[in-house]
Amino acid sequence: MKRALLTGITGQDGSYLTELLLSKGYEVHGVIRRSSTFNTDRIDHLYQDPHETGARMLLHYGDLSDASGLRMLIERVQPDEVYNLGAQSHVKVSYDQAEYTADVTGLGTLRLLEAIRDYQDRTGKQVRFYQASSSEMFGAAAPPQGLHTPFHPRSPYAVAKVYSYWQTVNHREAYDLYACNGILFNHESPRRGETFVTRKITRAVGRIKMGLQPKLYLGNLEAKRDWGHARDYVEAMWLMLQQETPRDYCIATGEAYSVREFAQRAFALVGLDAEDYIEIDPRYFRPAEVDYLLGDASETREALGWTPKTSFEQLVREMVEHDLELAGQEKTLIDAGHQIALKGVGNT
Ligand code: NDP
Ligand code: GDR
Repeated sequence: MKRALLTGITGQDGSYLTELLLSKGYEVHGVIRRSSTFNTDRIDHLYQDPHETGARMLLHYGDLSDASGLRMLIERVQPDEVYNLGAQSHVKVSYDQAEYTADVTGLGTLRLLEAIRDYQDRTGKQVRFYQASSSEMFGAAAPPQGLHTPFHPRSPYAVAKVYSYWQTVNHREAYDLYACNGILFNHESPRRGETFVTRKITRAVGRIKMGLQPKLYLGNLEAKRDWGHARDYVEAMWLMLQQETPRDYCIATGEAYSVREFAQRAFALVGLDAEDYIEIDPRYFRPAEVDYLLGDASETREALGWTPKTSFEQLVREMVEHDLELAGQEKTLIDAGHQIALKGVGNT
C-alpha cells in the first residue's frame, strides 16, 4: 500500500486529493494545524477512527513554520509521496501578512524539501514531491502563459510561490530528488474558501435569492482568470508523481472569463441580474493586480494524458446549486429563531 503525506489536507485541494488517493488504495497522512475550533470540515466525511484497524486517513499536528515537526513527520510516516498543498493561499491577505506568507508559503517548502532530502539520503528510500505552484507566479506577464513564460509576480504570495518553485527545481537538479512543480491556474468548487471571488459570488447568489443578503460587494470585476474544477486538477497532481522522470507542468483549461462574466452567469442561473446586486467596494482592490491569466497547458496536458472534465458552465452551476441549498438551510434555521452569523469577509 502506498503512503502519501499531505500538507494542506484541510483545504479545498487537500480534501479532493485525499478522496482520490483513498480511492486508489493509498494510506493518506494529513498535516493539520492546531486550532481552538475544528478546522476539518472539508475532510470530516472521510474521517475514520484511528483506533479501528484498516483506517487509511490519519491526521497529525504540524505546521510549515515548524521544521523539526516536519522532520519528525517524515520519519514517522515514511511516505512514498509528499504533496505540499499547505500555504497562506490568499493573495490579498498576503499584502497584510507579507512576512508570514513568505515564511509559510515560501520557506515552508524549503523546510519540507530539506526534511525529505535528509530522510532520502539516510534511508535510500525515494520520496516523490509535489509542489503546489501557481499561475499567480506569471502575474503581469501577457497571456497566454505557459511553462516558457517568464515569471512576474505581483503580490507577496506570488513572490513566495516563485521562491518555492525554484527551491523545488533546485532540489531536483542538485540532489536528484523526484520533485515536480504543478503550475496550476485557478481551480474552484463548492469547497472553495468563501473569501475567494467565485465562492464569494455563489454564496451571495444563494443568500440573495433566499432574501438573506441585500447586496454583494466586490472589487475589480474586469480581472480575467482561467477557472477549472479542483476535482479535475487533483488528478493532474497525482499523475505528475506517477511518471518515469520528474519535471514541471502547467495545468489550465485554456479559457478565461472575467469576474463580471462569472457573476453574470451565476446570478442568471437563479433568474437574477448581477448588475442589480453588485456594488464596488475599493477595499477589495489589490495594491497590484493580476489582470489576465489564461493558461497554455497543451504541452504538459499531452505529457500527462490529462484533460479537464468540467466545463466553465458546469462549474458555475455546481457551485450555485450547492450554495442555493446551503442558503436554504440557513433560512430554515433563521426562520426557526436560530442566530446564524452570515459571516462577513472583512477586506478580502
Ligand atoms: P486553501 O486555502 O483552501 O488551503 C490551504 C491549506 O493550507 C489549508 O489546509 C490550511 O490549513 C493550510 N495551511 C495554512 N497555513 C499553514 C501552515 N502554516 N502550516 C501548514 N498548513 C497550513 O488552498 P487550496 O486548497 O485552494 O490550494 C492548495 C494549494 O495550491 C495552496 O498552496 C495554494 O496556494 C495552491 N494553489 C491553489 C490554486 C487554486 O486555484 N485553488 C491554484 C494554484 C495554486 P487550515 O485549514 O488550518 O487553514
Ligand atoms: P486569486 O483568487 O487572487 O486569483 O488567487 P481570488 O478569487 O481571490 O481573486 C480572483 C480575482 O477576483 C478579483 N476580485 C476579488 N477577489 C476577492 N478575493 N474578493 C473580492 O471581493 C473580489 N473582487 C474582485 C481579484 O482582484 C482577482 O483579480 C487564487 C488563490 O487560490 C491562489 O492561492 C492561487 O494561487 C491562484 O488563485 C491561482
